[in-house]
Amino acid sequence: MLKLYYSPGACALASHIALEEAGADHELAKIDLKAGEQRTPEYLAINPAGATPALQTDEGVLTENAVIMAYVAQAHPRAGLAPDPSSFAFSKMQSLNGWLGSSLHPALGRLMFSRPPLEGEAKDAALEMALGKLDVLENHLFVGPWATGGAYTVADGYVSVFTRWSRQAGLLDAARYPNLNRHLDAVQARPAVQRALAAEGIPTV
Ligand SMILES: N[C@@H](CCC(=O)N[C@@H](CS)C(=O)NCC(=O)O)C(=O)O
Repeated sequence: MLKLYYSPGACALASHIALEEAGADHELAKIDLKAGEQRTPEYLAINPAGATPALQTDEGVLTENAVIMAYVAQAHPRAGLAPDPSSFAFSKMQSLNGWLGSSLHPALGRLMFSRPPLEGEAKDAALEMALGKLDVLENHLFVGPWATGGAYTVADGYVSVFTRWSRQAGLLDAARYPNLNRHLDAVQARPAVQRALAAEGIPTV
């Protein structure tokens, strides 16, 4: 059985949504990031990088949302959560997932989760950086109606994690980000996403 190590509302929600969308048999293990549980010896034995998500499989542990989501999609092809792995379209989806993880996530994370919180010029610069990344997603990378085009893929759950954070932080202005707002509403309306939110004990935003 698959076991997902996650923290409520954190980026592992993307992998969690993929598991729910796939109908994959899985269990959840909650890691309290604020309490530092990601740095206990027990958890570091699972993911030495000390971060969530981690997915325990029969063959070993996988980390990184983009990898876990692709694994789940490939292991459950009938769920149709990704293009054929041998296709260019699959790599195109992974281009977006890679950018989300390496560019948007750090930009939003710096603005929202820096400890101590950013202030003054540093906060202004982080805000400008984060909004600029959201602009790139809204105007260039997001295809529509789903993130990569006509079909829902695991990338949609991943985008929604960051637009969810952004909406909660008051960053997802309706006029500036119409595609991303419409998309977040559509993703959150999906039964699988509702199940993932309920399992993590977090609200639709
Ligand atoms: N690129 C990684 C990022 C993982 C990551 O940074 N996870 C955060 C939660 S969103 C975490 O566990 N941080 C641990 C910490 O803050 O110490 C992925 O997408 O899986």
